[in-house]
Amino acid sequence: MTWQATVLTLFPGMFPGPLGTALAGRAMERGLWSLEARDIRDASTDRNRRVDDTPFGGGAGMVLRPDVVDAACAAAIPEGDARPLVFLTPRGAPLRQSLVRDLASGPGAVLLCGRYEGVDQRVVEARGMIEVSIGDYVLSGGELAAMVLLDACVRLLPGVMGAAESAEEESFSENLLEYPHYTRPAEWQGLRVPDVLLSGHHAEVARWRRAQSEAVTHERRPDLLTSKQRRDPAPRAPLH
Ligand code: 6GU
Repeated sequence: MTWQATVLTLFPGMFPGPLGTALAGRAMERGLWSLEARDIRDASTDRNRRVDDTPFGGGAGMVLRPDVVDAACAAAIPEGDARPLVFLTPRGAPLRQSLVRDLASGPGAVLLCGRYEGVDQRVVEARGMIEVSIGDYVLSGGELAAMVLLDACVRLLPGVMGAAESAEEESFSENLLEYPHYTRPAEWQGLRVPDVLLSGHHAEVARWRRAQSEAVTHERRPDLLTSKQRRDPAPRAPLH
């Protein structure tokens, strides 16, 4: 019933952070999801609470030890827990809305946040972790990436978004970017809202928005289009 998120991190104080406010925060208060941030360091058996060591083969930085990460997972995941284990790392597969939908429709997720140079790959494989990146840039740790992933999941949970903010025709529901939006005033600093939007012709508005979506996707994200869509560009108005 409650979608359960567990985050394994060396910086549990970063949570809930922004997830405690706005849409996600209200959904948490309403019991639609829960968040537990656990300190990986608590799983260390070292008397100095060490969690990392130098990389075999040499190189800069430190690597999280597999025994410590495995013990952190064991302590966080009850017997029979079916939640997928996601490791946030810049070498992961790019996060897509399809994975977000899959995670949101399940019981929750356990998220491992990397720090230092990385995590010993043996525990990543032994625990069957799904390695995920949120984009082609490097963050100082997986915590912000975990928050991004959780925000994307939580907004899809039943009851979180009102009808007004319904996810039906948003970006990526059809592999297209969104059309541009306008509100009052109809003229602002000499700039007019496109006439079709003031016309009251619902079918024409829908066609215009579709053409805008296709145009902006061709322009900015041709990788989202099928090869057929790329070959047959729809007739389109100028980009807004
Ligand atoms: Cl998941 N982690 C880090 N450290 N950097 C990233 C990332 C993840 N995704 C993009 N950059």
